[in-house]
Amino acid sequence: MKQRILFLGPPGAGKGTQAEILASHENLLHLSTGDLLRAEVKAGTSLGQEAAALMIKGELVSDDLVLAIVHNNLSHYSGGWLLDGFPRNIVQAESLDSLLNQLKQPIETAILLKLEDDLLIERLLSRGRADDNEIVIRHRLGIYHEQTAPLIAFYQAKSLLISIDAGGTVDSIAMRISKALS
Ligand code: B4P
Repeated sequence: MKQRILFLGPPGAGKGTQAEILASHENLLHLSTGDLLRAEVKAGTSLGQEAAALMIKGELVSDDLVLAIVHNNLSHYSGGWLLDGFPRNIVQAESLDSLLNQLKQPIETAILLKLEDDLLIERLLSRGRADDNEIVIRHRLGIYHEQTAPLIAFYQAKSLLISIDAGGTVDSIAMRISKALS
């Protein structure tokens, strides 16, 4: 089983949901940049205050800030991991590659969760998090298509990409992922 995995996909595709299931089955460290940022916001740190203003509008938080968080979590850890919601643009992907090269822990697989925009919007509206209203969701989707989707070709060129249909029940998608990894 692969030990260093990342999850790619639009907001609402179920990265967090599926990453949690896979990480607990395979005993991998689950690093969600969204969750880590929300924890900073909740704790009221200065980093959290900076992040909150951007997240509520559906903007990406600055690369430096997110990279520092990932660096802190991975640089002293030698077990398997699963990155969820990171990288989100080419700058983050290239910085991640150079960090992982230094650590001699390259990515083994990038799992792309694919779902149509209409279904993504429906799922996120029913979740109802602070940044889940329709205007902000459409903005996040726009940023995804513009900045994150180019990572599909980036990981395809490295022969690391696996595409998974993210429609259907949580269990059926988990099964597809597990089959693709076996
Ligand atoms: P994230 O926390 O990464 O959240 P997300 O993309 O909205 O959701 P995800 O795809 O994980 O969906 P989930 O499983 O929760 O990002 C939030 C914000 O943080 C960003 O907008 C940005 O501001 C900031 N941020 C995070 N990382 C960053 C980075 N690297 N750089 C800069 N900024 C960053 O599922 C969504 C909903 O669907 C849930 O309610 C779930 O229960 C439901 N669901 C899941 N699977 C389902 C299924 N099969 N059927 C029906 N519903 C399903």
